[in-house]
Amino acid sequence: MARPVIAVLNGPNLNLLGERDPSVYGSETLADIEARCAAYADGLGFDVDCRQSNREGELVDMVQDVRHGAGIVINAGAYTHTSVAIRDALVTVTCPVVEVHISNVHARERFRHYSYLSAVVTGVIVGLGPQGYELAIAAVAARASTT
Ligand code: CA2
Repeated sequence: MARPVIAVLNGPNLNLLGERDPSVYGSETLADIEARCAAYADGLGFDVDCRQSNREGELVDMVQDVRHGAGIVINAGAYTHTSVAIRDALVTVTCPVVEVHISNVHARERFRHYSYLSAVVTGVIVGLGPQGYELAIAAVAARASTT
């Protein structure tokens, strides 16, 4: 039988992880993080569907596409702080959603302190590096309906 699927969605510039700014984002690449997510989810009995886009509308399409799955982990990157469109898409989701930020956005510039997404998701994990994705998968898995 097919296993439940948790979507892991990443936004703009996160495809560059590991290439620049290791003091802020660490040295793991997005491929490393996606492999970590797959291994962690596997241990909990879930598959992952990892996607990344630099385009706001594509992220909206992705959210719509996975909104009835087992759960969503989303790091919308800079769109977190600007996107009413991604927020509106998240409102339509029927599964648990956890917003993740690798860096502690509250310890950074003021414009990163506000998230358009936080009020419409199940929970938020910030500042714990790539481990935040695993913590988000654990939280989603614990709340997922697998029937
Ligand atoms: O801390 C996070 O995960 C962020 O979502 C990352 C976004 C940033 O705009 C948010 O405020 C917080 C930026 C991702 C950019 O990633 C890069 C990775 C390597 C080199 C340059 C950018």
